[in-house]
Amino acid sequence: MDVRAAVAFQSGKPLELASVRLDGPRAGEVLVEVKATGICHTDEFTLSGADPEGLFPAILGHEGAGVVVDTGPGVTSVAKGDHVIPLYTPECRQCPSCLSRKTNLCTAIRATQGAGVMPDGTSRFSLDGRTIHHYMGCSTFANFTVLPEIAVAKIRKDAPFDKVCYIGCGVTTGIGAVLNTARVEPGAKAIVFGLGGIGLNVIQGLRLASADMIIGVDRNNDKKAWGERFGMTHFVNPTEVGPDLVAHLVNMTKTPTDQIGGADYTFDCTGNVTVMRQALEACHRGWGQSIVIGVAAAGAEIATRPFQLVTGRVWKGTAFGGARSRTDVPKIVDWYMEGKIEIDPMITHVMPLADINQAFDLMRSGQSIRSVVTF
Ligand code: NAD
Ligand code: 022
Ligand code: ZN
Repeated sequence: MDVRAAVAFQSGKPLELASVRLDGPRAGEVLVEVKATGICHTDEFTLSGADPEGLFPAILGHEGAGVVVDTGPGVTSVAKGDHVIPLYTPECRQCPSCLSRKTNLCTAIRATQGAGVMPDGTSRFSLDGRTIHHYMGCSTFANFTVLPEIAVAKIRKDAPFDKVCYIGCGVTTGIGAVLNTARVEPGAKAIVFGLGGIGLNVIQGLRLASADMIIGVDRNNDKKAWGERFGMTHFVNPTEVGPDLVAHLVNMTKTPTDQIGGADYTFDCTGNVTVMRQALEACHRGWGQSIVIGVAAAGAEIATRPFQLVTGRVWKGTAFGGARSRTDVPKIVDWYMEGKIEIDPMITHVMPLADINQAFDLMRSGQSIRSVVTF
């Protein structure tokens, strides 16, 4: 069939709308009509050419929602008409990683996904006989896409596509980092560095976990009102507190009975390695945990003195919020539908596919929290 797609032909160039050929689903695969997709930083990271593993031409996009319109042989977990969210972290429930119960990083289709092809080693997308690569196993910047069965989460049918697509990346990453990776307990003190599309979801996750003190750190003062909207209790602009941000934050967390100070949990949502160090060092001696969510530039390295770890601070990272995707994503959709979490106010821009390059401009300039394309 022919599908409508925004194609990344070359790094550093805008996406181009094109009619692309999409072959039908093979064994273990499903054809999904994409109804909405968010635009996220990793799409820009790849499009810009900064991603050393980026492949071109490709159909980017990894934050979608849609409807199953066809299934290949052997597909049992979803059927035509089911509403689904594509998953860049699949869940096969059979590989050593899934069976370990210690990680959400399923390895069943990892190699082919990274190589921009389906598990059988071929692409379903082509244009004039030339192969177009899949992206993060999702390729949601097209009105139809083909996905492995293990890379879709079946969700309830009354959930609006133009909102729950955000659960395909940003919402689950932020909330999951709090609930799955950090396992924050009621009464905890937390610091969130970077109040963008991920950091705001960390903040609402902390509110859900009944954290007591939620300090937001961002260079942009406009983010103060955004953080407060989702449960932030204190705001710090690092450019306005003198030379020692860590000392300032540790001071804020001190109490009459605890003069050591430091947060129980900190989260990096910037991808900046200097911020990652500050986040670790702002943790409480003996037990503070710092969770790295931000994806740093290729080749970047983090540093701290080993003393920080010897004295009990813990440095952790998380992918897709530690969520077991097929199991956890439908639950997060339910939380949204029940009003337990918010999504609507974070979607600051909605546009048709033809305007997708504007969504990238809004993201680069920091004007949007999330842009969503509806098909
Ligand atoms: P964003 O651009 O919307 O937000 C980043 C925020 O950080 C902005 O508000 C900016 O003002 C602030 N900031 C930048 N530098 C700062 C500094 N030095 N000090 C304080 N604040 C600073 O980005 P986002 O969509 O929220 O994504 C954040 C990061 O999370 C990205 O690196 C993204 O790739 C990553 N991410 C990781 C995963 C994962 O699974 N680990 C999933 C999704 C996104
Ligand atoms: C999503 N991300 C950033 C913004 N939106 C993002 C990027 C990378 C990862 C997770 C989220 C990530 C963390 C660890 C890995 N990835 C490696 C997983 C593994 O090796 O098992 C990652 C993922 C997918 C891809 C590349 C890296 C890909 O499909 N190309 C989950
Ligand atoms: Zn993303």
